[in-house]
Amino acid sequence: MDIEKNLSQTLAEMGTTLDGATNAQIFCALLRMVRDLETEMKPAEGNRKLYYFSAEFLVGRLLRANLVNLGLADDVERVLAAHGTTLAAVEDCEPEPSLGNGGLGRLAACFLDSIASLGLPGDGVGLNYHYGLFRQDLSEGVQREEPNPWIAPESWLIDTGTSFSVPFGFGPLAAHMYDIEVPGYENGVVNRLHLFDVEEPSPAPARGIAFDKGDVRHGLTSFLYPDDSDDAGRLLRVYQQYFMVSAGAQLILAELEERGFAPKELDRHVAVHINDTHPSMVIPELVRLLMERGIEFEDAAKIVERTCGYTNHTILAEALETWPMGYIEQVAPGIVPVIYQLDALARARTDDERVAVIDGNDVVHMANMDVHFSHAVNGVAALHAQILVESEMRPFAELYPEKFSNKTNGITFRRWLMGCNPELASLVTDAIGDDWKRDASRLEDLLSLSGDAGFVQRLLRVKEGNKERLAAWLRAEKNVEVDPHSIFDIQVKRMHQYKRQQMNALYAIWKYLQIKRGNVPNRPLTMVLGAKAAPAYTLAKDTIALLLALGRLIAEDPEVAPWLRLVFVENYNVTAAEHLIPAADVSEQISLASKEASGTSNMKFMANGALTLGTLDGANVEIAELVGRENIYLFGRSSEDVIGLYDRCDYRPWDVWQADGELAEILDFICSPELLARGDAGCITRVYRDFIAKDYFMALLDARDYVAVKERCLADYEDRAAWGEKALVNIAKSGFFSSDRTIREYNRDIWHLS
Ligand code: GPW
Repeated sequence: MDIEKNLSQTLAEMGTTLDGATNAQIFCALLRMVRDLETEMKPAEGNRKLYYFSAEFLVGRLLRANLVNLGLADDVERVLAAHGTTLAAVEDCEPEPSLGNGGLGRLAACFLDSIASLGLPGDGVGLNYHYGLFRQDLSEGVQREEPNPWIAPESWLIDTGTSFSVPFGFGPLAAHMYDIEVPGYENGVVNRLHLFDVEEPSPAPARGIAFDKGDVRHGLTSFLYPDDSDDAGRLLRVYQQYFMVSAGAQLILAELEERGFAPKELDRHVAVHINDTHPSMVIPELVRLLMERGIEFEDAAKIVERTCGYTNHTILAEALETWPMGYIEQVAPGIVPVIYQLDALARARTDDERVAVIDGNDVVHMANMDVHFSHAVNGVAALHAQILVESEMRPFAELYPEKFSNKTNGITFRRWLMGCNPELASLVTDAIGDDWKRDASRLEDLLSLSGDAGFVQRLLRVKEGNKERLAAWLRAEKNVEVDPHSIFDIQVKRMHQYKRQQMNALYAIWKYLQIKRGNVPNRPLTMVLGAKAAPAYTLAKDTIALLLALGRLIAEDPEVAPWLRLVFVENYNVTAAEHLIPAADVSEQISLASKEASGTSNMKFMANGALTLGTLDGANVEIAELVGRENIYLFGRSSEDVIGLYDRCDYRPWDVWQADGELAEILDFICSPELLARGDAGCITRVYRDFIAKDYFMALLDARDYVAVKERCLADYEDRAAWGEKALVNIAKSGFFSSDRTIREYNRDIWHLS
C-alpha cells in the first residue's frame, strides 16, 4: 500500500499536510490507517476457540507493535524520515494503556501477540480501567499515586455496541464491550482483546487514586487494583472480577450459539484459560449459565472442568486469593449455591481439608477451586512448577497428577527485540538472515559468529548506541544525566521485598563507602532502578524512599559522583522498559531463590544482550542452563537451602548483623545523619529496622556473595571482546524464551485449538 498517499489524504481531511502536521496529528493519521487496514482482516478460525481471561493486559503502546506485525514499520519509518520526523517522535504522542501491574499483565499481552501470530483462534477477556494502575510521582522523595488516564478521544478502543447484563446483588449492571485488535505477525490475522466497561464511568478523582467505593455502578472500572502479589482492597475487587467473568462467560455462550453449537458442547469448542486466580469465578459462573440452559449440575461441572485451564504465578502464600463467602453473597449471589455444590463435589473426591474449596470459616479458596475444576494446572518456569508439585500444591498433585505441568514463560520478540531494538535486529538479520523473525530459535545461528571479532565489535557498538539513546531519553523525559560510557546496571520490576531491591541498595552503600576510601573503580557505574510499589505496601514504599535518598547523597558527593550514579526512574512502565532494556549491560535478577515464579524481564534483557547477575530462581535457572555458567553471574543460596531455612525457622538477621562487622557498617549507614537528611527519615529508618529484626526475604544472607559476584562481573566488563562474546551467546540462546514457543506448548498440551 502507498503509505505516503494514505497519510497525506487523512492529514488533508484534518486540514494539514505531512510536512506541516504535528507529531500528534501524524499519530492520529497512522492510528486511523492501521485501524482501517485491520477492519479488513479476519480473526483466526478453527473448531475450538480460546478465551484468555486476565484481570491485566499490560499491552504497552500499540502503534509500533501494530506496524511491526502488519509488516509496515520500516516503510512508515522511511516516509516519516522524508518528512522530517521519526516513528519514535510520533509514538511519543501515544499514551500508554495502563492496564496491568507487572509481569503477569505483560505476559498476557505477549501471549495475545503470539496466539495471533501463530494463527490460533483466541481472544483476551479483561477490563477497561479508565485511570489505569497509577502514575508514580516521586517529586517529594516518596511515592505518590496519581490517576493515569490513557483513553484519548481517538484510541485503539473499538466500541462494539454489545453489552451483557451482569447480575450483581444490588441488581443488574450492563457490561459494555470494547475491543482492541490484535494483529498476528505478517499473517493477515486479527484477533481481539475484549475489555468490559461500565456504561457511565466516574470522572477521574482530582488527586490520588481513592474514589467512592460505594459507587460501584460508575466506579467499577476506574482503577486496576494496584497490588501485585498482595491481597488488599477487597470488596471492590470481587465486584471487578465478577463483572469481568460474568460478561466474558455470556460472550462465550453467545458466540458458541452463533457458531451453531449447543451449550453442552462447550468443552469441545471452547477453551477457557484462567490467568492466576483473579478470573476464577468464571468456573461457577459458567456452571450457573449452563444450568440456566437446562444442564444438570454434575454434567455442567464436568463440562466446565474439561473447558478450563489454570495458571499459577506465585508460591507466596499472601498472594493466594481467598474470599469470605459473605463477600460473594453480597456481590454475586447467583454463584453462591454453585460454589457450595462445587465444594461438596470436591469433598466427594477427597476428604483432605487442605484442598477444600470452602474452609471451616466459610472462606472460598480460589486456587483450590481452580485446581479441582480445571483439567490443566501449570507453573510458569521449571523450578516453579517443581516447587508447586513437590511442596505448595503437593496434596493436589497427588490427587490429580495428570493435571500438572510446566509452561516456561516467554516474551514476544516482535516487541522486545524488533520493536525496541531495531539496531540489534538489523545487525542480527545482516548476519543470519531474517528467519529468526518467524522462529526465534534460529537466533542460535548467531553462534557461528562466535570468535568473529568484527561482528562482536559491531554488537558492542549497537549497545553503545542504545546507551547514548537511553541517556538522551532520560535527559528529555526524566530530567536525569547519565554517562553513556559507564556500565549500565539495571533492575526494573515491581517493588517487592522478595525481589530484593533493598539488597541492591546495600551494594550502592558498600560501593559508596569504598569510593570514599579511595577504592575507585576502573570505570564509572550507573545503577538504574525503576519500580512502582503497591500503595498499601509500606516497606516497598520505604525502600523507594531509601533509594531516592541514596541517589541524592551519591550525586551530591563530589568524591563519589564521578564514579557512581544511582538513578531511580520515575513511573516505570512498558515504554520506559523499551528504552531501558536495549541499553542494559547488566540485568539484575536477584530475588530470593524459590520466590520469583519465573520473571520475564530476565528474558528481555538476555535477548537484548545484557548479562544476567542473578540467583538460581525462576527462569534464571533455565537461562543458566542455556548459556552455561561462564556466560552468567550467579550468586546466593539455592532454593533447597532457602526452603529448608523456612521449614526449620532457622534464619535470624540479627545474628548476621552481630557476626559480620562489615555488613553491620553498611547497614548502620542507612541510619547515618547524612543519608537521613536527604530523604524521608521515617521511611528510611523502617527499612533499617526491618533488615535487622525481620529480613523475611534473607537479603543479609546473600548480601556478601552478591557484592563479591557483582564486583567480578563489573571487572569482567573491561575485557570488552570477552564480554561481547558472552553477550552474543546470551542473544543466541534467548530464542527458547519466545512466547511463540510457550503458546505452542499451551496449545499442544492444554488448549488443542487446531
Ligand atoms: F501473585 N506475577 C505478577 F501470582 O506479575 F498473581 N503479578 C501477580 O499478581 C502474580 C504474579 C501473582 C508475576 C510473577 O511474580 C513473575 O515471577 C512471573 O514471571 C509473572 O507473574 C508471569 O508469570
